[in-house]
Amino acid sequence: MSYFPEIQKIKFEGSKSQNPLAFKYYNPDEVILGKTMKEHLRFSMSYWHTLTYMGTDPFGQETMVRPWDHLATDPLEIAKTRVKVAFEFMEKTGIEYFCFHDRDIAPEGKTLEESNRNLDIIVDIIEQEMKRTGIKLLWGTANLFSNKRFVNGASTSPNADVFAFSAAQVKKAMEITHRLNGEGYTFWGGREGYETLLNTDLKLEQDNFARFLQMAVDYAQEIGFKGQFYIEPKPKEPTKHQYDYDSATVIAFLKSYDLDKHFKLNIETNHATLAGHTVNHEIRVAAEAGLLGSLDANQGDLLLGWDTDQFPTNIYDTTAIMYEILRAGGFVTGGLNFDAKVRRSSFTPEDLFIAHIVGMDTFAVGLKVAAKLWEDQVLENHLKDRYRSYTTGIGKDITSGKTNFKALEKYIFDKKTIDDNESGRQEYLEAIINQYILG
Ligand code: XUL
Ligand code: CO
Repeated sequence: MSYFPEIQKIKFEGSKSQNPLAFKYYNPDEVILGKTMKEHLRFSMSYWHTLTYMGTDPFGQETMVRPWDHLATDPLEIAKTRVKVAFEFMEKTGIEYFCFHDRDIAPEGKTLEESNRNLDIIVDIIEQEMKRTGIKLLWGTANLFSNKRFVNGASTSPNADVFAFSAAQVKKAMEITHRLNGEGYTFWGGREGYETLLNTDLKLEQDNFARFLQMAVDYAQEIGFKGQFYIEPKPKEPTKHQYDYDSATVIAFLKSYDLDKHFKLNIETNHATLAGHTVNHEIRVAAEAGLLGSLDANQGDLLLGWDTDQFPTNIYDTTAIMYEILRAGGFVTGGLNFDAKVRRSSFTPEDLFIAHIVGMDTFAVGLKVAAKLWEDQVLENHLKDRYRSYTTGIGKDITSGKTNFKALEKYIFDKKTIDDNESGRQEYLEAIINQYILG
């Protein structure tokens, strides 16, 4: 049975194609810098947005037209159908990975045991579909934020029973991720943060968060899960102060609790912009610390102060992202997970395809432009030239640790004035980016 009978497998038709259901730029087998596009990009479908987002917003009800959800009324039966829908969708779009929260794939029961039984039933079907299609799990995670028990957080809740429940839930989510050969496991803070210091023991909450992550590391060792752990930074929403604010904050947290050997970062574009950063800044900070893991691909709306999770359509952004990924040596366990949802008014099943197609095409363009920039080393050569004062003389003494304040003072007393600062040439470099994009 097909859930998208009118839609065939999406093909690459090139930039002149008028077919909305064709790739214009994403040509999966085209080789760029020695790897195919699909190997570079490692696209992933997020189960939550594509299968379970129904279009509600704070002012309005569900808008999404999802005929397959009406074939049954029992939530477990609906969940079973959604697995088939998900795999047909991924087969037709040629997306080779997916990501899920435990509660996206199977309904929550009245007890944790019942939820776990539901998960086992669905994971059986997912396992069969993965075998049938060769589609892989990029990462799994646990939803520790929707249920009202997480009102004050999960591992940072003031209620120790909530900490315990969260641990038990993550234990199961790790087990199913392991069973499905997940290449990673993600911790996005969810409600790990606070609203006001008037009622918050910040130190205990952060210590507990670290204890929780250490328990996950220990349990991975116990069950032989070798996937990569990720932390996904986000500065606000749902809480005012999320502990995992941005890359720099997460890196400092991981290092101060001696967890940096076990975790890398899963960086999301719209979370970066909420933190007042560009996503390329966030990627660079993680990469330079050796902690770049994976990406949640989306884009925000700079006029809105929340996480709009839109499909990426901005080629300047995807160029900057792919440049950083190439510069860091490419993905190892990570990939580009579309943590992106169609707009509430894009409610047809066809819109799901069109949204993913434009996202994939936008990244394909970004990859191609970034690869040319990287190949020509235009930006890197400019960097080398800009920082050349550190390669000889006093600059070399500084970077090799051979000097000190007293010696530097003498150097400056002798030199007297500084009259050799150079232009940063920002506009020149921006013009080069335009030229590389437009050809
Ligand atoms: C929330 C968010 C999550 C994580 C997974 O903003 O990005 O969906 O990616 O929990
Ligand atoms: Co995300």
